[in-house]
Amino acid sequence: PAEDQARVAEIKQLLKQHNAVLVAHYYTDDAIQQLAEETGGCVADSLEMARFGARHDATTLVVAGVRFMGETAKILSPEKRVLMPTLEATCSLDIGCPADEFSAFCDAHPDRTVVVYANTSAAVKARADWVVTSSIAVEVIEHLQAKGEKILWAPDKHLGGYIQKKTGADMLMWDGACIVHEEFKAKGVEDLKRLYPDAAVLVHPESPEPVVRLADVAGSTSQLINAAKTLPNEQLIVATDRGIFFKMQQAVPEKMLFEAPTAGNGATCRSCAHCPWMAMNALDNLAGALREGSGEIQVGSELRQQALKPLERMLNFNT
Ligand code: CIZ
Ligand code: SF4
Repeated sequence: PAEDQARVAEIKQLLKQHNAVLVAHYYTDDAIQQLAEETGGCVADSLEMARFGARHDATTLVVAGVRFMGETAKILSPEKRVLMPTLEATCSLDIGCPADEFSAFCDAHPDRTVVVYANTSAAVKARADWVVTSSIAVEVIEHLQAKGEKILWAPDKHLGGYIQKKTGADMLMWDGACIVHEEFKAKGVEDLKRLYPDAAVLVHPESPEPVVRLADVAGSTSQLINAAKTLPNEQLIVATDRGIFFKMQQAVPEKMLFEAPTAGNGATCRSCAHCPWMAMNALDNLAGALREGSGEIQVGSELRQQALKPLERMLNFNT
């Protein structure tokens, strides 16, 4: 629509004017991902978003995603201004893991190495020994297990269970879940697979175990896009936020992509394969943030110092 085109033109001009770059997550709307591509920004998973923002020489990062991604950008680049289209965009994993309760849980298990998923607040990261994203979670836990360490894992129980099964590590688990991935149903995937027997099943391990069990490839968003390219299958059933289809279809234009079913038996779901918080990022509030300098992320310096340590461990791991 003409309105969107005008917004896009305005945002392009504002990005230049403010020496800003757009860092967008795979789960944001197509229009935002496209804009990030067209303006020399990035579309990525949370690990690559963090790396890209820290390395880029822009003085303002506009992070289109959810709150923890903006916080991570600020922690890694305190000298940069970090803006988000809205500060309301959070994550059920972050909400389900309040820092005070989490800290008490850690205090009760002082013998365990604390590993938290990136989808957490700065205050929770500050309490952790390690931060990981789903791209490198398995490798980090394997590394710690080889040193004989026992793990306290938070907050995603499905991802934690997947890693535990893969590595055999001793992991004490926080009880958190992603409201988007939790809705995928094994029965729905099996039904779809009967219709398309040659399809490969790609699953993000934030999904429930019965769905992960059906996966030909389980992995992070980047790993799933990669699998879409390398697998010979012409049809792919994908269990992760449908925002990923923008980049995945670009990577394999000739293949057929199917959303994994979220509801068996006509039941309704809360999120239907699209994160309600990612969806809060729009062209309008993105333009507004740049125009008005609104949605700025602040992280206090003491908190920043503490959260930086486990984040740097992640970024320096294996690189
Ligand atoms: O589910 C999410 O929020 C994911 C996959 C984040 C990320 O990029 O690691
Ligand atoms: Fe959080 Fe799930 Fe949304 Fe990712 S998709 S931001 S894990 S609620």
